[in-house]
Amino acid sequence: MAPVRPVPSTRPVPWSTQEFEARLRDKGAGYHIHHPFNVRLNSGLCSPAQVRGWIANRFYYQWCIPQKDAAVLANCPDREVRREWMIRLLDHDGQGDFEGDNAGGLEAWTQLALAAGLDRDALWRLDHVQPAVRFACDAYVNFVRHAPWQEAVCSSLTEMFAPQIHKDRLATWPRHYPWIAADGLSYFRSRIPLAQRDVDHGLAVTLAHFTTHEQQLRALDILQFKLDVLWSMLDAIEKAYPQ
Ligand code: AHQ
Repeated sequence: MAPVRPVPSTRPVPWSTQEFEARLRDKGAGYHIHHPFNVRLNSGLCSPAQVRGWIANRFYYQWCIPQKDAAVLANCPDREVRREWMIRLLDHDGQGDFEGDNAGGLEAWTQLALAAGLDRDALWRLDHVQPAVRFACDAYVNFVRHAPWQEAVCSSLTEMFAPQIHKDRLATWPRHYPWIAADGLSYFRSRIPLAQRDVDHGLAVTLAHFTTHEQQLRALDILQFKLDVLWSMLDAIEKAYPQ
């Protein structure tokens, strides 16, 4: 009897870890740093009304992040991952006496808003938030609430590209928007090392979990969804503040 030859697998071979990471980073081409509104914002071409509109609407994104991160914790059975992930909540909501550097990122963003001439109560009432901005941010939070926790971790990896956008703001806003007190920019300064720390963790989880080719393609789709969340926020802000 002739030997039974194994049928060669038709399953595509997964990318190596290095190739997979490179493909994730290639998605940076669609990051909102390239959105026309952001280009104008960091080139000093936005009016005070446009800058304030951006600050007030992006506040809703920051407002959503702690609840998003709490949803990751709620869905994650791995204590080691939870131990690393929970620092993100403290980064945004603050800790200890909640004063100064312990006040958290939502308060730092509020300082940015106050430095730009926005009212604290109106900011926290979310008075200025455009429907499509709310829709995009809520889509992100709802995705994280219902997706496997590893997919939620993967969706945070747009922050791979965030240090550059924060550095751009710090490098250009003082010159272009001198009417915003420099200490109002402290959120951007604080976020650069935190984003790098968070990406190191999120990328390690992602590279370890998404190992088949189908899973790797899914990870790219998840990252594209989150890029679309950020991009569509700027679409809405650009439309709401034409001048
Ligand atoms: O300030 C930002 C932040 O705290 C986070 C958390 C992270 C996530 O979990 O999705 N993403 C993110 C981002 C922040 N700032 C954005 C910006 O342009 O200032 C960038 C955004 C990101 O790249 O995902």
